[in-house]
Amino acid sequence: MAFFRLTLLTILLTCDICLCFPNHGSLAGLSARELEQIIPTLEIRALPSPPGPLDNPRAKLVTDPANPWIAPGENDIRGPCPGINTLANHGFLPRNGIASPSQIVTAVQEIFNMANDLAVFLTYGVHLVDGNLLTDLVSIGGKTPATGPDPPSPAIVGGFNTHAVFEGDVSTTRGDAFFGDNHSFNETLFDELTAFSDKFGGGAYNLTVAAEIRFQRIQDSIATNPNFSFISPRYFTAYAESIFPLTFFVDGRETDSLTLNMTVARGFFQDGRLPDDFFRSNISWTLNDIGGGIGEIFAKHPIQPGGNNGTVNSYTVDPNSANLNEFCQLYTDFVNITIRGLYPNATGPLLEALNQNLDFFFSALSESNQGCTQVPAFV
Ligand code: HEM
Ligand SMILES: *[C@@H]1O[C@H](CO)[C@@H](O)[C@H](O)[C@H]1NC(C)=O
Ligand SMILES: *[C@@H]1O[C@H](CO)[C@@H](O)[C@H](O)[C@H]1NC(C)=O
Ligand SMILES: *[C@@H]1O[C@H](CO)[C@@H](O)[C@H](O)[C@H]1NC(C)=O
Ligand SMILES: *[C@@H]1O[C@H](CO)[C@@H](O)[C@H](O)[C@H]1NC(C)=O
Ligand SMILES: *[C@@H]1O[C@H](CO)[C@@H](O)[C@H](O)[C@H]1NC(C)=O
Ligand SMILES: *[C@@H]1O[C@H](CO)[C@@H](O)[C@H](O)[C@H]1NC(C)=O
Ligand SMILES: *[C@@H]1O[C@H](CO)[C@@H](O)[C@H](O)[C@H]1NC(C)=O
Ligand SMILES: *[C@@H]1O[C@H](CO)[C@@H](O)[C@H](O)[C@H]1NC(C)=O
Ligand SMILES: CC(=O)N[C@H]1CO[C@H](CO)[C@@H](O)[C@@H]1O
Repeated sequence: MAFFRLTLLTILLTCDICLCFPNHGSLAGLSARELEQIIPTLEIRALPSPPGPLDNPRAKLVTDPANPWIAPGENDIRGPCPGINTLANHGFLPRNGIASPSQIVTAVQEIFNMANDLAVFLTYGVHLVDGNLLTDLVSIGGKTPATGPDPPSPAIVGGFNTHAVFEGDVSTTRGDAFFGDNHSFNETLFDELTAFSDKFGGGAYNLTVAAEIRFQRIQDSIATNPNFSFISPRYFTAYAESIFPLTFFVDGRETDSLTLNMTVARGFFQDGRLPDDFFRSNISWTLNDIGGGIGEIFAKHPIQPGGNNGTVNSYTVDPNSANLNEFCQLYTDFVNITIRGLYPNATGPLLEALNQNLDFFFSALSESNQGCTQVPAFV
């Protein structure tokens, strides 16, 4: 009888957690005891290698009747990335906002012509931080609460909205996390972008506007956000995301113009929507291409990585953060500090999945000949 009661109790406890821990929840930071309870309830998958590059990397019509724009439903997750939200709203990614890294790489290549090295680097970088490495799933936005009588801590798990590694301050159209909402479209910020496009771009977004609004958003945060943080890797992605509208949102019949119509820009940023009859870019944009664009906008207003120190107007350069000339340090610190910090004690299948994902992540740097040395696998 005692044995029976104990077994029943174990089943009940396991089920409380199995019903409540989502397959796309990140396992980062969980204790050994929590992992022991959660891992057996997950749908663990053998990890596929990242997809390769497109066969024909040219412009083509990518909108089609089978993939209409549909506003996300109540339970569909959306996040801070207008490009990824757009893919989900058109069903090029699962409309519920939960995807595998392979699905993300395939979709950004096919619909936006992001080159394979950049797609793999971004996708696996974000997946390592925000995704579930055993189920191979990641939420493109909101955190899903893990509830129940004995929820694991942290009780809120995973997703692109996770602040401080990729999601970060000084987004163009999203507010800083300090002000509360770090991922929704913000009309005030879009109005500021429009004013800059009028002033510096003749009513459109171009490289000159990109440089000016990037600098303005940094000045805004220095002056108003005591917690402003602008260090690697966010330092790099903030600059990169100022280039993305020019490389990916401009219709492929006008790729060379590097000029984005602001009505089209609003469709992407606000509604996550492709224009009707959209042609993808006529160029596969690589890590090095984006690096070149970053160099151009940085040169107009050089700001070294750093942050405020808890009060406004206290921006201090952080010599420990990788700067734009230290791309390999971005990689090494990300692996040795950020990821190691999230998974200090991984063992067994989780350790194996972690190392596999780190290999996929590094493959992007080999592919683009960045000259970085791979950090040894975790043991
Ligand atoms: C390859 C996989 C991708 C991942 C994992 C990813 C992830 C993210 C994340 C986490 C952010 C939020 C950063 C922040 O502002 O706090 C972001 C922002 C952004 N992403 Fe993506 N992204 C990807 C691909 C794309 C593509 C293909 C496009 C364009 C078609 C795009 C365009 C942008 C833009 C423009 C922003 C900045 C939004 C703003 O500052 O208002 N991304 N992305
Ligand atoms: C990892 O192990 C160390 C040493 O045993 C321990 O102090 C720490 O709390 C563990 N961290 C996690 C997240 O389990
Ligand atoms: C600001 O930073 C402090 C210190 O890192 C932290 O305790 C606090 O939660 C942050 N506040 C917000 C709103 O992010
Ligand atoms: C939008 O951003 C502005 C400027 O930072 C801020 O004052 C406002 O509160 C934000 N609006 C929302 C709805 O978050
Ligand atoms: C952006 O547009 C403005 C206005 O047409 C123009 O003066 C400027 O040279 C353009 N910038 C680039 C990089 O083409
Ligand atoms: C794309 O680029 C190729 C090679 O430069 C060119 O032949 C083709 O016309 C371009 N396509 C479009 C739609 O501009
Ligand atoms: C921008 O795009 C909108 C919508 O397609 C169009 O009505 C408008 O004429 C375009 N503006 C310019 C300057 O091309
Ligand atoms: C933060 O920086 C300001 C301005 O540089 C300085 O006056 C203040 O002492 C610093 N505070 C801390 C806690 O370091
Ligand atoms: C990263 O960590 C590994 C293992 O702890 C170590 O062997 C390696 O030297 C570190 N690399 C750098 C560049 O710090
Ligand atoms: C860290 C942080 O501020 N995250 C916030 C991101 O935005 C969502 C939605 O407003 C908040 O719920 C999170 O707390």
